[in-house]
Amino acid sequence: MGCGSSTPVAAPATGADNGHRRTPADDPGEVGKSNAIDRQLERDRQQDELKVKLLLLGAGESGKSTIFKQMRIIYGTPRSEDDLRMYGVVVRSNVVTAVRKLCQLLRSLEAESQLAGESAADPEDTMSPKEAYDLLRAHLIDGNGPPLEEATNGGADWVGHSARAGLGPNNDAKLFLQLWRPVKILWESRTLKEVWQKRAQVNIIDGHKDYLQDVSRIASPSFKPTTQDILLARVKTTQVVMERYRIDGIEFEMYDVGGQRSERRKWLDCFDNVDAVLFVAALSEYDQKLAEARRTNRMIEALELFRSVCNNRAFSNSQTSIMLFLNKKDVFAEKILYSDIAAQPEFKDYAGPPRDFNHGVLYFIQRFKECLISDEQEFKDSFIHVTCATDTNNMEFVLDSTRTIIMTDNLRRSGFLGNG
Ligand SMILES: Nc1nc2c(ncn2[C@@H]2O[C@H](COP(=O)(O)OP(=O)(O)OP(=O)(O)O)[C@@H](O)[C@H]2O)c(=O)[nH]1
Ligand SMILES: [Mg+2]
Repeated sequence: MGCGSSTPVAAPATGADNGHRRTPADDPGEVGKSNAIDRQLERDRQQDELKVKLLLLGAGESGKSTIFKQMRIIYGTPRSEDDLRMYGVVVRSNVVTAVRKLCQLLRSLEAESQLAGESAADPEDTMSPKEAYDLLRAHLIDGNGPPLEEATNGGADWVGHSARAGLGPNNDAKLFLQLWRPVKILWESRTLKEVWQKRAQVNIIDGHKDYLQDVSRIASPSFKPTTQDILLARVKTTQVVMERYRIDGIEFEMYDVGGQRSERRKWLDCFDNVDAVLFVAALSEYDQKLAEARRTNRMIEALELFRSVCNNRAFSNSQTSIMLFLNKKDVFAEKILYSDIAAQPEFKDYAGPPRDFNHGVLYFIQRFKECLISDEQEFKDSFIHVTCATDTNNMEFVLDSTRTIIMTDNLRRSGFLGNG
């Protein structure tokens, strides 16, 4: 979807009479029409002024689309069955992507012999964890696995195929139905729990742990993704998307963009007349590298991006409120227990105690604040939220207070409120 202004543009007055251009004043009928057009333009302008344009920005995988999905859950309409089928395919293919990366990591950590010493956690399972791993590795990495039985859930699979999900995800979703049992066996092994702790090395989506713990439900013929499944589903954004919401009589337009480097050239098209930028950065990514540039620390990328957004002329004219969402606080809380902030070369100046959520968050807030160069831009603490985008209760509170702040800020800028 494009992202320009949707205000209709009036056609120029046309028509010539005896060589001189007729103006509306020559003809009372035309004067009436012209007044009507003026009134319409004025109504459009007022509508535009009442409309609040929100723009989600941030690096890839920070959680922008998840916040976009929450807007729909909180303020919008339920998803169609077609949407749910598409997400069903995405969920199954997300599991396959995670398992593919876990098998690669297990191999590179040389943990295969450790795995070979284990028996299946569930005595009913007929395969050992090592046999399950060998089968998965052969199909998902080496491409030399033995033929697999067709698995269509007896032709009664609710999700089935979804053209909207794309070829790759549909193929992976099919593989999921064929391989979910070995996935479950491998996932339940002790070795994989240790491999999981090192997942930052291969950029696995942390929330996909929930899928891995629940593969038999996801494989069942009656599987229909829940709201939580949809929030956890990962689809990289590759085009600008806009949705409109009317909340308490005010129209909000929210724009979601792709955050990976190759997507950022599309951002400029949406920079006009933005009331608020919701800049999203994942707190938990301090020990991870970018998917698109393996040497760059993700948090450093987010800080640099934040700096350039705050200093972009389109937003620095004080017409735009910039809100900072430090996201994935749930993953951050878990990760700092075993991954020390100060152990990252980029953050070795962190002087707080290790494994301390509050000190860690305050440290990163300070780093983001240092990205603002002018005093005018000084950030009010109310403009910063520490969030968990997959938690609807948390996001309802955050989005509601964000809305209030944006509206108050709008009124202040237009002079209806004092500057206090
Ligand atoms: N556990 C947890 N997972 C999250 C949170 N926010 C987002 N995620 C997950 O992180 C993944 C990436 O989130 P997206 O919303 O797709 O990220 P994005 O910023 O839109 O990424 P691009 O489209 O590439 O720019 C998804 O699988 C989300 O479910 C969070 O607060 N906690
Ligand atoms: Mg996205």
